[in-house]
Amino acid sequence: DPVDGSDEFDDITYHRAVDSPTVRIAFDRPEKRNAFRPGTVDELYAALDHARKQADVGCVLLTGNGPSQKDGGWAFCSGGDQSVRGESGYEYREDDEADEGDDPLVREAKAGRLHILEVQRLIRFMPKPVVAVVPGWAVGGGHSLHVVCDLTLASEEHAKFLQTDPDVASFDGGFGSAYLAKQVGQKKAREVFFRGKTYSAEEAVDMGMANEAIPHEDLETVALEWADEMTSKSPTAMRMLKYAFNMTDDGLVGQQVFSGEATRLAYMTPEAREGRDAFLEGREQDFSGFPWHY
Ligand code: 1HA
Repeated sequence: DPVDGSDEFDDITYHRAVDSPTVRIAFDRPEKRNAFRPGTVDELYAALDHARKQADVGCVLLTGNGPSQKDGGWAFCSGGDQSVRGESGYEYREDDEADEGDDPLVREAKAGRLHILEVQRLIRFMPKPVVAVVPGWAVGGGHSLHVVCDLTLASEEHAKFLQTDPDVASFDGGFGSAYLAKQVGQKKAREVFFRGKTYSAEEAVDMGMANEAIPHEDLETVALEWADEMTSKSPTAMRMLKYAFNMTDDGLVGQQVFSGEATRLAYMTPEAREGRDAFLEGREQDFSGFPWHY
């Protein structure tokens, strides 16, 4: 039984599995194929950030609730909600009260949002695996979200992968496209964007952008099993591995993030304690007892 912590959210749900270090975060706008509006993105960011900060959370499953009551359709996420797209991004509207109470200047600054990119960075840089669990459509900005997740598990029957960005005059020039090319190769990634063809779960696996196609009814169970495997491992090793995988593609920021963890490890040594203590005690540091390893 999941622990329901989703009361404060309108557009997503947040569950913590009982006695498990895994969190499930789901888009909850199935009638819109789980398209995100600015308030959805705010909630998603808050939920992911909460999971990031919990020392007893080791894995996040990101998925989409369904099916739609209207037509039974399943979706992971269909990207930005086109009905609230304005001149410079996605806008808060009257029925989207997420920014009520904000300072007027903050409200003004929040006009025309594209902050799903901040969510992408949070997924990329959080020190634990994030798994895209794709029960249906992953489209546009929703497709890019699965691309940036560490792993993708897809419903054999219902998952559909589609890039509509250039159909609606949008373009994710970062992880959505260039990082996709690292996964599936340049030719295939260009095909995904330039043709806008729909790919099945099996095709996504063959292409290298999804890990496994799983019978729909078993999707969440298998996702939890994968999460259990991952969370049974050493948190430090998992964190270092995620950042090592990221580093070659993330430039100096990738180096900074990986190196930050190396600094944390170094701080835990007697050598580091000597550096700190010498300063605090107002004496010369004495590293003579520490070997120059080779
Ligand atoms: O590229 C970016 C960004 C890039 C850089 C920085 C920031 C970015 C932020 C966002 C994005 C984007 O996401 S751009 C791409 C936006 N998304 C799309 O172009 C996908 C639009 N949707 C579809 O192509 C199709 O609806 C579908 C392939 C997902 C599903 O087709 P299906 O199964 O035939 O269902 P459909 O009848 O089309 O949709 C069901 C309902 O959901 C419809 O509403 P209804 O007529 O029942 O009232 C439909 O309008 C609604 N819906 C689906 N997707 C969206 C949507 N409503 C608003 N926005 C959507 N994205």
